[in-house]
Amino acid sequence: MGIRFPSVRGGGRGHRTPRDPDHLAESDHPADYDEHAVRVTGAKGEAAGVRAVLVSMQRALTSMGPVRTAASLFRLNQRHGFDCPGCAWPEEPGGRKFAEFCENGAKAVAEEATTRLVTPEFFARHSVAELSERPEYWLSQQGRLTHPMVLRPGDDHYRPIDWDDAYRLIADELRALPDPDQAVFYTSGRTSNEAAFLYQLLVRSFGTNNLPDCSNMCHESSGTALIDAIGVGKGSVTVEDLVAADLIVIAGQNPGTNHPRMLSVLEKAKANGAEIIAVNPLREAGLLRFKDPQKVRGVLGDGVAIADEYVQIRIGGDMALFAGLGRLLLEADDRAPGSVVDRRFIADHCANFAAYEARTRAVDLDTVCEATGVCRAQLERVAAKMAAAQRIVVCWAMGLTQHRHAVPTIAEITNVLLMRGMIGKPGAGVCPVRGHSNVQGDRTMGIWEKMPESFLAALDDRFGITSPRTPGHDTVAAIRAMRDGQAKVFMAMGGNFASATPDTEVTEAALRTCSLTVQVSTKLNRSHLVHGRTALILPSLGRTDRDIRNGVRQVVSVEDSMSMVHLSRGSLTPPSDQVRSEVAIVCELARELLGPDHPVPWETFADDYDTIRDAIADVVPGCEDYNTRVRRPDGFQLPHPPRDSREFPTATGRANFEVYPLEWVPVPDGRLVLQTLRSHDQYNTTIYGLDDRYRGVSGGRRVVFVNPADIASLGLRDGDRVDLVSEFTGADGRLQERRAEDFRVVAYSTPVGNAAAYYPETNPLVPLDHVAIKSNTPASKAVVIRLEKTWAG
Ligand SMILES: Nc1nc2c(c(=O)[nH]1)N[C@H]1C(S)=C(S)[C@@H](COP(=O)(O)OP(=O)(O)OC[C@H]3O[C@@H](n4cnc5c(=O)[nH]c(N)nc54)[C@H](O)[C@@H]3O)O[C@H]1N2
Ligand SMILES: Nc1nc2c(c(=O)[nH]1)N[C@H]1C(S)=C(S)[C@@H](COP(=O)(O)OP(=O)(O)OC[C@H]3O[C@@H](n4cnc5c(=O)[nH]c(N)nc54)[C@H](O)[C@@H]3O)O[C@H]1N2
Ligand SMILES: [Mo]
Repeated sequence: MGIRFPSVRGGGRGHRTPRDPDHLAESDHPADYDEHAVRVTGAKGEAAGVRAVLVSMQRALTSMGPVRTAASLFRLNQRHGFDCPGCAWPEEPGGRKFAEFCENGAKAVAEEATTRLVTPEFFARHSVAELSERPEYWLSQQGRLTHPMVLRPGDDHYRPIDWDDAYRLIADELRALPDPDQAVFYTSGRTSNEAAFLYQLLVRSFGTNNLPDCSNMCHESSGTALIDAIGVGKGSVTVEDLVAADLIVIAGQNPGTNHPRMLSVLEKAKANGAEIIAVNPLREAGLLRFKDPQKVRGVLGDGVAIADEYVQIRIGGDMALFAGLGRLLLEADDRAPGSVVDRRFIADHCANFAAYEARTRAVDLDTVCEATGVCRAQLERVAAKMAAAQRIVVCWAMGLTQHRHAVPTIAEITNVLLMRGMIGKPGAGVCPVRGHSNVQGDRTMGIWEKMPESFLAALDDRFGITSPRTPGHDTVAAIRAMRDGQAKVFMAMGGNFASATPDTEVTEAALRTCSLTVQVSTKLNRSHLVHGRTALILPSLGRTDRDIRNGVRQVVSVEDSMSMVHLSRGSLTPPSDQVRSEVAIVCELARELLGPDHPVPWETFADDYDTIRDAIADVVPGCEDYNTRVRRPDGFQLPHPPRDSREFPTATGRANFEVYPLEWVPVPDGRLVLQTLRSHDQYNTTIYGLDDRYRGVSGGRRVVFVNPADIASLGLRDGDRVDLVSEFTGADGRLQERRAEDFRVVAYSTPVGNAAAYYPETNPLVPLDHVAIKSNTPASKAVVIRLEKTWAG
């Protein structure tokens, strides 16, 4: 269908289509493009295959050259190599193999290990004003940051600065604050356990719990629901459990793109006889069929079918789905008492079952069909599979967590599993599939605005400090605090706060009110250009880089989605000798800010990461003997009482059935409910390229996927161009509108009333107050929009 659009109106905030070739500078760069040369070829029916290997090798060779490609890809997820920065899916135990390589893992490595550099000369050539007109894709593709840079008040260029001067500048700004709570310290999820532990120690020594992180926008809803229900906010299964399960439900997750290594585990589970149920508004290639590029069958044959049952649910219908399934399971048990409901488990371990049973028997199945768009016959088929299975795992990701009713939805899933006694036995349990490769470890190490008293007390005890006890700001609260002038210094340990957060215009204005913004980063991004009065960029090592301190090669450790902790050793030459490790940056800043008499041995920590691990062993539960255990070939697993011994450290001391009023997402007349999601060619806000291969879109990202029936009823045609306008009622009762300009309408298989478009282009549409109840996670999977036609296709 190769469509080329005429030139377009400016889209604001750097989305402008570059028309003048000179304007692109940094010539012959792959990020030179016309955003609207989108081609639409139709969705694919399978994921991976040989093409995946070819794409990743091509990408790796272009970014890194042959030597670094070999040095990095062969060490990816190997026992003596580095942990893949791609995602938090675990390595398979019993010796990691080269087969642990996947297309998107290879792309993530190529992004970090690229030989392109963003040097002081680059910043001399490009003013901040000019850079802020660039799309995120262009910024992503410029290469690794090589030097600490400062943007002084009134200046229009970042200039080089010495590390010591940078630390002094930060310390001066922080000390000048009337209250430590006026500083915000964000963390993204790639930070190692060692750096995360020290960062939270620095922040708490300084005197605040303002430690928002990317998890606030990601699996916070999972953590919140699971802590209430089972007492531990993490998944209760291992890879072995998945392989041993006889039924796996995958809801609100697109593993073919975001956790490709999960597909080979699913293939094994299927070979063992497991059935798979996919619950997703889109027919995602990775859930349909998998061609393992490492096997002859995958290379030559058709691969294996993944989902035995595809529930193409309406956006936001999952709570109703699981409540309806709950009712059908209770009724199946009535027909054959004792065959479905695990009364023994419930009596021994659970609380509140009676309330759950009463509510669930009263669930109206017609309402469930309306909320989910799923017909009664399919509902009964799925319930029959769930009633018959002996070992059930439910996996989920952002399709469930980023909704207003995300916490009740995850509680509803847990209820069904508890009713069937599916927690704390082999082959069964809850599996929130984490995103960033160490987002779970960062939390374990204390990156959380509301760490429990037991952790703070242990920290104080170990170091002789007094941690503050007032809970800090999460991500949304931090934006509000900056917006309202309550926070003045913003520091980020990785990530891209300006682009990843909701309500882009509001967030950017909030960041601009700061007196100082500090970004510890590997690559250039939008957050360097949305700055406070003074701004710093501090370049840090990434996972793949060699880290030598005091003449000794240092290693770090990470925790995956299944609570396995293991080492990660980078081996590549860093982009410049000015780039420092995150550990070193934290320790050196701490020395400057807290002074030489501070009781924490910052200098020792910076020079020998084993000493950090010894401190972690003393403070973090389950990390005893950390240095020894983390050096075992597959590392070690952190304790998880529900998984290990069916003990539930909740307020009741039991697993709780949590009952919430039923909620779903109705579609207002003439409107659509938009989900914001990832393409196959991006890592969150880092854009690798313009192809979403499995969905059949290439050459551009400003597309909106719409059901053909909606396209017709809205008086549009496939190929038309539209503005997306979101509509919300504000706290003052007035209708608010937000606009993202110029998207191409793509006819696509999604339920009537639902639409999808990529993040972060759509973040301006998500109001700051549109958040999940209890977890405060931006509800970026359900934004009510209308389409305004701007150009007929
Ligand atoms: N290559 C690559 N890997 C990544 C990332 C990346 O950007 N690129 N990001 C990492 C991070 S931080 C994370 S959190 C994970 C994200 O992993 P995912 O959660 O898989 O990411 P999304 O693209 O947000 O996909 C959400 C999925 O949920 C579906 N969905 C949307 N709304 C609903 C709903 O209401 N109900 C149901 N049942 N499904 C719904 C969408 O159709 C889509 O398939 O991936 C991690 N891995
Ligand atoms: N609308 C919408 N918004 C979303 C989502 C969505 O689905 N829809 N998803 C949300 C989710 S799940 C998440 S996790 C967040 C992601 O939010 P973030 O984690 O803040 O964003 P990333 O794009 O992953 O951050 C990329 C930047 O991290 C830096 N970086 C990469 N590796 C390293 C490293 O090793 N060290 C350091 N110091 N820096 C590094 C690079 O400079 C890069 O530019 O976005 C959230 N926002
Ligand atoms: Mo995430």
